[in-house]
Amino acid sequence: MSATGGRPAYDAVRPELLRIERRLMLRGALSLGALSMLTGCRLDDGNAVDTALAAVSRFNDRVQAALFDPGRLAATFPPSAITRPFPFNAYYGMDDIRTVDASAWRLELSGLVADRRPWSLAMLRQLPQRSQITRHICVEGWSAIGQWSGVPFSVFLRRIGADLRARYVGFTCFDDYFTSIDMATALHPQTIMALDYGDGPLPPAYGAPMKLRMPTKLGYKNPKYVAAITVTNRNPGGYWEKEGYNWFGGS
Ligand SMILES: Nc1nc2c(c(=O)[nH]1)N[C@H]1C(S)=C(S)[C@@H](COP(=O)(O)O)O[C@H]1N2
Ligand SMILES: [Mo]
Repeated sequence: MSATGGRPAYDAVRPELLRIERRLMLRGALSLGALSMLTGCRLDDGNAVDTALAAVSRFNDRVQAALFDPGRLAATFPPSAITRPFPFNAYYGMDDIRTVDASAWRLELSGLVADRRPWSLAMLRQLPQRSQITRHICVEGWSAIGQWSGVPFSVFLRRIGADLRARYVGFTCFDDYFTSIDMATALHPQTIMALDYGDGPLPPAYGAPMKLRMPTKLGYKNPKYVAAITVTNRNPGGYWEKEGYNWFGGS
C-alpha cells in the first residue's frame, strides 16, 4: 500500500482500496501500483484515487454483471451454523433504530410496474414463502450466518407486473438509506423479501417489517426497513455506492 501510506485523505477509501488490491492480487495480475498505470491516474491525492477507483469500479460492475450466473446458488448452511447473536449494522448506532407500525406499513411501488397498488404485510404473507440459511458478508470486515424467510422477489415482481427487461430495481428505506440492484439479481431464486428472521417476524434491528435479502450480494446491497420499490432503466445508485462502494457489490 505504498501509494496510500499515511495520508489521511485515503482513510475513507482505504477499505475499498484493500479490497480492490486483494482482488487484483488474487487474479495474480496487478498490484495497486499498477492501478495508476491501468487508469492513467497518478494516485497522489484523494481526488485522483477517487477517480481511479471510480473507473475501476465501473469496470468491475460490468465484469461482475457479465460473470453473474443467474442459476448459480449461494452456499446454504445447517441451523447449527447460525451466528448468535446475529450482528446489527447500519450507518448509525443501535439507539437510532427506526421502527414502524407493521400493521400501518405499506410498501409503495413506482416505475415500470403495471399494478402500483401498495402492499401491506398481510398481503405479502399470502404469497409463497421461502426460507434459507445463508452468509451475510459486510465489507467492514465481518460475516455472519442467519436464517431469513419471505417472498421470493421474482414471484413478487411478476405479481405486480414489473417490466422484467428493465435494468434496475431501486429501494428506498424509512431510515433514508437507499440502494439498487440489477434485474438479474432481483430475479435470482435466493433473492427474497424477508419478513421473518429465525422463528419469528423480522426484528427492528434487522430491518422490520421487510428487508431484501440476497446472499449473492454484499451487506450494503441488502436494504432493511424497505419503504418503496421502483423498477427503472436509470441507475438509482445507493447510500454507500455514492461514497465509492462498488455498485454491483457481488459477494
Ligand atoms: N435501511 C438500511 N439498510 C441497510 C443498512 C442501513 O444502514 N440502513 N446498512 C447495510 C449494511 S452496510 C449492512 S452490513 C447490513 C446489516 O444488516 P444487519 O443489521 O441485519 O446485520 O444492512 C445493510 N442494509
Ligand atoms: Mo455492511
